[in-house]
Amino acid sequence: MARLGVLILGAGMSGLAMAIALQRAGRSDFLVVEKSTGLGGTWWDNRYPGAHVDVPAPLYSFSFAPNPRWQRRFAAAPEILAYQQALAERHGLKQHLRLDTAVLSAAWDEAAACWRVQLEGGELIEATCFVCSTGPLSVPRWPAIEGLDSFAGARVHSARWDSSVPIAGHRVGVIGTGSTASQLVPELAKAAAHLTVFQRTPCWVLPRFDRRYGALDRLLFHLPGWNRAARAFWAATSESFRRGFEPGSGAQQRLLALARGHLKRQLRGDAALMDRLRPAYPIGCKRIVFSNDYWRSFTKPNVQLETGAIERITPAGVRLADGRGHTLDVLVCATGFNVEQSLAVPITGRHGVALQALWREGAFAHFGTTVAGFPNLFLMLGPNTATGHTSTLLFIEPQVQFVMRALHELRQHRWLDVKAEVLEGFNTELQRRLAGSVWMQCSNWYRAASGRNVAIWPGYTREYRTRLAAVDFGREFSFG
Ligand code: NA7
Repeated sequence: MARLGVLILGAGMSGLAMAIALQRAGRSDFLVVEKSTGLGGTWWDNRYPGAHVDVPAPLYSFSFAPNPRWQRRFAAAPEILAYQQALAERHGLKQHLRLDTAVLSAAWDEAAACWRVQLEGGELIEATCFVCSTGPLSVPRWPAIEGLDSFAGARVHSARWDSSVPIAGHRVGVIGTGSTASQLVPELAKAAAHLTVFQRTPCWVLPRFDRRYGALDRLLFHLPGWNRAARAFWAATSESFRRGFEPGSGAQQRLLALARGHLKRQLRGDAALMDRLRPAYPIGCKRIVFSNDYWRSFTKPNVQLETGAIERITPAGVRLADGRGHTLDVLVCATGFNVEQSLAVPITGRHGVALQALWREGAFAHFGTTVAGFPNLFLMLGPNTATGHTSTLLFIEPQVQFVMRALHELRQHRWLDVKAEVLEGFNTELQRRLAGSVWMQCSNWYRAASGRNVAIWPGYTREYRTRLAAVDFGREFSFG
């Protein structure tokens, strides 16, 4: 294969956005490689019952591709997958998409000024630029509990749901109480004979102001002005939540009061249950759950909350440290993702430096996008570009625009590389702002084993957008 201009790894939201931008710029020298058998990324992987996005759908649509077909404000996974498929169709991406193909490794070739990317099956691809859009939440994390493999019943991870696993009429256990479990538990509770939820740490839950979109909504969504206004409204509303993450602020107190009131109403004042479900960490430290039926599930006669520490998994089920046991037919692990190893492909930059080795204390990148010593490598939704309050698409779009600006620079150069001192200065500032923030006040997936926060953008979305747009290539990057 002739040398490509851009190789994109991953066909989720960010990979698709990158491909569409290239297509719209009139380029055809790009390829999207995806290991799954379908496009969609997160929405291909997460097919568990009840899976949906936790930001309003108008904000989970690209600014250049409003979707008049949303069925609900908080769209379900299949709807989002359909949106992604329609995007790929509309922009003629199929010919640029290689599904069911894993990338095994990527290495920078200094002499040729290109990335050499090894695909499963032996093919080697050369590309001037390499865009990694694997997403931070793509590698399922199984719980490190002894005996997990010994379980004799059906065992499934939420991010690799197997619809043939029998739920109806069975004894089901769920490990985990994060965003995923909050969506899964109410659905499983409808069908299981008995559902045990194993909670290590409770989560803060706020009401989800969801509603079905009717014919009138869909009619209005066909008007471009209405779409733009709806997106702007939800962007501003979501952004206002950010104030609630300031430790000790009035806004945080108001969020807390809202969550406490919600807990009381959902549990109909059951004080004992409220005590077991009320988190002890500051609201916002872990990702806030938005749900109207998660807490309420625990009032159902077939649902049991188990807060005892798990000692081990046995062939029959779960044994607790206090000697009690739970016999199960099905064990569901809603235990999240391995964020530290989300970029599972070994990437080697200049002088044989491995990105994974550079990141052993935790990942870092300039605006989550470029890393010194890795020329022409661009990360989508890389380190410190997540928030707990708004849509990830608001970060993807500026990143795509940034890569397009970089490609424009590369018309006159063979490579560009962020300067090491620029990256270091950026990262020092970031970590200084994160120290003492709400996201450092509990254990969460935002932090690496070293304790460094590798996931959160500490500011407002507009700050990220304007600063990334203002990056001065001439001053902040080296060229060759
Ligand atoms: P999360 O938010 O990482 O939640 C994982 C849950 O699994 C959480 O409650 C963990 O408890 C629990 N967990 C993990 N390992 C264990 C073990 N060994 N024993 C008991 N409990 C365990 O993942 P989600 O999939 O829910 O959500 C990820 C993101 O997807 C979310 O933030 C949204 O952005 C969408 P812990 O809190 O660590 O005590």
